[in-house]
Amino acid sequence: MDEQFESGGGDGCGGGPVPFCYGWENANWFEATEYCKYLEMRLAEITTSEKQAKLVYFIQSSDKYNAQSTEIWLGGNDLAEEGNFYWHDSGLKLGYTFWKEGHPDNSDNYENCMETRYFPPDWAWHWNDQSYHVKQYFVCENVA
Ligand SMILES: [Ca+2]
Ligand SMILES: [Ca+2]
Repeated sequence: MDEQFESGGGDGCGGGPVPFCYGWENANWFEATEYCKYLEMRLAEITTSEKQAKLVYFIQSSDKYNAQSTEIWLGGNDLAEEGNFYWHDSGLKLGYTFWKEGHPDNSDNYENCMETRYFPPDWAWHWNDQSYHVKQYFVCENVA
């Protein structure tokens, strides 16, 4: 991965064409969404495999990366219609996806928000539907 995606700058933003920012608060999904909006950004929407790779690189370059287990909120949910996931800010239905096999599973009829999860050996930043109230880190992105 080239250097332009390394995080840099005092504001914690990454450079390059898909500038991610640290939205580094330990937040539930709604808090994460609001915090990104406060930054005039949005919770990350991952629409291509390239962007997924850039996001992963950004997270791994940060001090919030934990090699045992890392979970990061993404900007999608199926709150409006169970089983149909949309990116919250853009309103777009998911095109590219990176769901873990068996997910989304709407576990306990209660999982409606998206995260990317690193939990070796099975989870290599695959997407998971998760309960909104879980407190974890997240990544904001600039709105193109
Ligand atoms: Ca669901
Ligand atoms: Ca799940």
